[in-house]
Amino acid sequence: MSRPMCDCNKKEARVHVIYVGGAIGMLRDDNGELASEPNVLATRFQECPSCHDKEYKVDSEEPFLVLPAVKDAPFRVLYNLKEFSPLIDSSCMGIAEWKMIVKEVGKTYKDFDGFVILQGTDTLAYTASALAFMLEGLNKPVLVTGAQIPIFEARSDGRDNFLNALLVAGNYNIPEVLVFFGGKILRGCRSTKINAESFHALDSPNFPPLGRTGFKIEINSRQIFRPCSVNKFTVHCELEKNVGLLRIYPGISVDVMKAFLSEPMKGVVLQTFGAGNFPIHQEELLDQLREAVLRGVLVVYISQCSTGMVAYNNETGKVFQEVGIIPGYDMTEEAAFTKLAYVLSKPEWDLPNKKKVMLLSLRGEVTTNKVAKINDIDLIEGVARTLHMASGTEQKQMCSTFYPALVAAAVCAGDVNKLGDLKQYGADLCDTNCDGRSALHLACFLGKLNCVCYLISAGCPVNVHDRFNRTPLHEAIDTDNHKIIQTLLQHDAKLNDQPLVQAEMLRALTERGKVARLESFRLAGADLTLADRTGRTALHYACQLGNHEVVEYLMPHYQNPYVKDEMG
Ligand code: ASN
Repeated sequence: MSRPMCDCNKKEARVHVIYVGGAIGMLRDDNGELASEPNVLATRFQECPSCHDKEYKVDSEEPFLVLPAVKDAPFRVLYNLKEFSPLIDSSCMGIAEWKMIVKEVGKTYKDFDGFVILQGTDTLAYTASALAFMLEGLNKPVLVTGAQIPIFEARSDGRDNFLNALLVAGNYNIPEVLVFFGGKILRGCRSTKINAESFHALDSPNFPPLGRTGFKIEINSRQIFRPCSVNKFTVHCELEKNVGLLRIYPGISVDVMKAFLSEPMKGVVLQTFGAGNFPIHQEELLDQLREAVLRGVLVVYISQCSTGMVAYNNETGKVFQEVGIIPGYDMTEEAAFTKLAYVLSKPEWDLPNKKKVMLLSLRGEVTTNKVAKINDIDLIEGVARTLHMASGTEQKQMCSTFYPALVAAAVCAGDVNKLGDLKQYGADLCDTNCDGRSALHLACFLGKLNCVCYLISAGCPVNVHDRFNRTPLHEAIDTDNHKIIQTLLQHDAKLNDQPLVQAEMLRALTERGKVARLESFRLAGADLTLADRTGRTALHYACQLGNHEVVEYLMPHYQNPYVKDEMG
């Protein structure tokens, strides 16, 4: 986990500390009250032996403070301090302050190995989440921390939080916005404030800590988020301000909903009950949501519970899917809110794309599709990522082995988002397996209309033949899926069988009394009056067998039911 630092011989790391405000830096005033005092923190650090090693000689013009040597931390951490003016209580923070932090990180990015942001605990998780999105292509650690009791008070949690944040920022190459609090290293966009009094005030209830500090600093390397594309670091300084969090409560009125969802609202995070429940039988409430979605408001829903997730897998989910409300799965309210503000501020994405991006994990803030049953669908994404990042000839081989299986698994789950992800990672959705069967064959066979539509729109050929000469249309006929048959026909699917073969099939179906299947054939373009080699039609056979149901079904399709066979 050690990382290239500014001066490798001396094993030093430079960390830029941005002090925004909050309890951590407060001092007692003349009346003994705690208050934020500007321009004294750096001097106080200088005088504090656990914050500054006076003996260590720094080879720099700049006045760095130096963290005392720490066993097991290979890099000596040199740090400087930039203070906000005025210092801000975290309850007064918002988009403007996040922008200031982001700009400061952007301005100094290349000069430092890591960053520590000191701010109040109340909205610390919001800041960490916002920074996670706004710092794009981040490849250095940014730690956000604070304290319940100020750092220079006798019983303070601030010292431990600050010193450990510095150590992590200087010694571990974790390219994420992190929160350090109460001995835990948390992913910033998974963190939330859980306790107003405890020294363990922040946690990430839906995601394990990325590390812990105790006797040693332990990093859980496997949990570190590594994006699948390596983009250059940039700062995104805009966030949409007309975004809000609406907590649903028993008896919420239509007027309250209406007021909240009305202009100028652009995005709303609905905090629903439990596993994503909403009073769906109150149509007037739903109408407000429908209207807002139609107006172009992006509505995402999450749970009010800190642990667990929502998805389209229950009654509310099905209704929300139909209305166009996006599941936020297991995102915290802080992550959902700041992600929405970030996504809505991106001019390069249109609304359908913004909705799609809300479903993706941009910084590891969300676990998507945890509810899918097939072979753990997250595994699909994991394998796809790995394939995408592999290189050389083996990659080609692995891709041709794995991708068809991954695509098939996504189709089985009816998960078009996963199909989109796989396409992004390089899977060829039109690929066929050793039997010449494509994902579209499978989607038609399984009746996954959403996947059929997606695959067609992604350019998959509709008339592809497998080695048994069967097309996706045959699969839809065999499962009597009329919606899929119609969809395929709208995209130029053709029944490819020779007339004599079709006539044989019609005969076989007639003999077995399969009226529904005959109708599927007809819808797919078969001519029910086709005659076989002996000149006999399905109606001949139906009459011969005395099958009234089939005769009744066939009659309206024969203009001349008195057609003669070869025997007259
Ligand atoms: N009110 C403080 C804040 O700025 C609370 C704290 O830092 N513990 O959030």
